[in-house]
Amino acid sequence: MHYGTGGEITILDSTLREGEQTPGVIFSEEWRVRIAKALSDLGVGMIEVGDPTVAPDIKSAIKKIVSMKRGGEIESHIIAHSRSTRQDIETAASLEPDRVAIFYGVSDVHLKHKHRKSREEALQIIGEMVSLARSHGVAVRFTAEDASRADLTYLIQVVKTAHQAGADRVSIADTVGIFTPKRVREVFSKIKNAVPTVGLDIHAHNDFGMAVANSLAAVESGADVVHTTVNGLGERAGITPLQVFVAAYYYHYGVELVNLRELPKITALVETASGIPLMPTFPVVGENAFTHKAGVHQAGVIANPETYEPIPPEVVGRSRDFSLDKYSGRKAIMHRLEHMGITIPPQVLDKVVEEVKKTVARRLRDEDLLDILERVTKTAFKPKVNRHIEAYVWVKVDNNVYTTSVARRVAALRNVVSVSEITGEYDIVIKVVAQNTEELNNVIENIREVRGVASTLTSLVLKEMPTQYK
Ligand code: HCA
Ligand code: CU
Repeated sequence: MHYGTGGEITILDSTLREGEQTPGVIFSEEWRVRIAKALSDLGVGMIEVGDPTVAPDIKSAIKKIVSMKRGGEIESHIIAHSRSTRQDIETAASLEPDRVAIFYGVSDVHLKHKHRKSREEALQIIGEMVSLARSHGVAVRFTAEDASRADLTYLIQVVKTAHQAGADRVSIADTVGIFTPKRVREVFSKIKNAVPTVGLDIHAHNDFGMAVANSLAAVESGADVVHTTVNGLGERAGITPLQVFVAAYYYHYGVELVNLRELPKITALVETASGIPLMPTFPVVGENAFTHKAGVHQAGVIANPETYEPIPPEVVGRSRDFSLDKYSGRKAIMHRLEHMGITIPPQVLDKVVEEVKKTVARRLRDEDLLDILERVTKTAFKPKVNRHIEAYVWVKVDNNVYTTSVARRVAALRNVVSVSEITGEYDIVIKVVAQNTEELNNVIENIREVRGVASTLTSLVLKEMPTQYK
């Protein structure tokens, strides 16, 4: 199946450009190439790979990515970003990407305070710079920066000017995230009406949490390219998160824009590369996105998952989970025990439920539930399946690297429970939990890939004793 460009719309992922504008995030050349390859494998139609004038390693990574595109290793269209100046455009075009995207602020506030140009002068510059880029033989996108705060009549003039000068696409950027879906519909349909042959991109910032909604509204009013970043990275509150947009699009339109089952993988990859972990409540790919807690919800989901799930978790490569604590009811507790191969009579279940209601634990693991059952029945149970695997991973850090920076990166990884810097032969010890050996191997692999990790040693936990120390 070919994703990303086949359907009605195309995903443009800007993790390597906008995403690297996240405070605290710098991608090495090696990571840039890996992320580009992962995005291409995922089925993303266009990749914005950076602005080559920002730093030499960005430039050389773009060269590498362009050559991988030539060699067929990467399939996505490759876009270099550039300011609207002669020199920058020439640098970007000289790398021969599939497209150069040049941006210029078009709201009065940008014109006055950033560019110090009149509206007319700006039109002149935009026309000239688009023509210049076109003269290098690359496809050109013009980005109307701060378009959402620009005067709409003027914005239409801007789009016309850029299009006439040779830009087949124009990005309507909601640079400070103030669009609402209603306004997006108005802006996009008016532009599309006035300039029907131009391709429109929506670049939506998430300052008020509306980036996904605004991007959907744009698509419903004529946009056919949606800008995203993995995990929603970007300036300030970031832009439309790739994973959330494509899942919402699948729900509403039944179209798979990228390979949805691979979303958790790219999420973890970019968490590692960026050092920024997702909050548990992050939609679709956050830890809790398919975990049910309240007894009523758990009973509903056990009867039929549709009661409390918009889509089956497997569609996006996830699995369903139930969080057990005093909120849980009979159904969920019985379900969890049955999952471990244990069936008990109703009176015993009553007692277990009673005990669970008394616990103060934030989350009961299978072991804790077993422990309660053994206390209630005064019998030892042998669970059949599905005990979590716990392990300690000992890490040696490269000599020239700060242990703390490595520890911080490791702490951001999925499945990592604790990270301690230690003395002795190893520098860091990490506690991890996993559902199965495959997941454990992935975690260990992720740890090994963290920059600065020289070597690792893994010990599986066989049994953990309860202690007095709390
Ligand atoms: C920037 C501005 C930009 C451009 C968007 C685009 C914005 O940081 O260079 O090129 O589509 O939000 O306006 O990200
Ligand atoms: Cu932006």
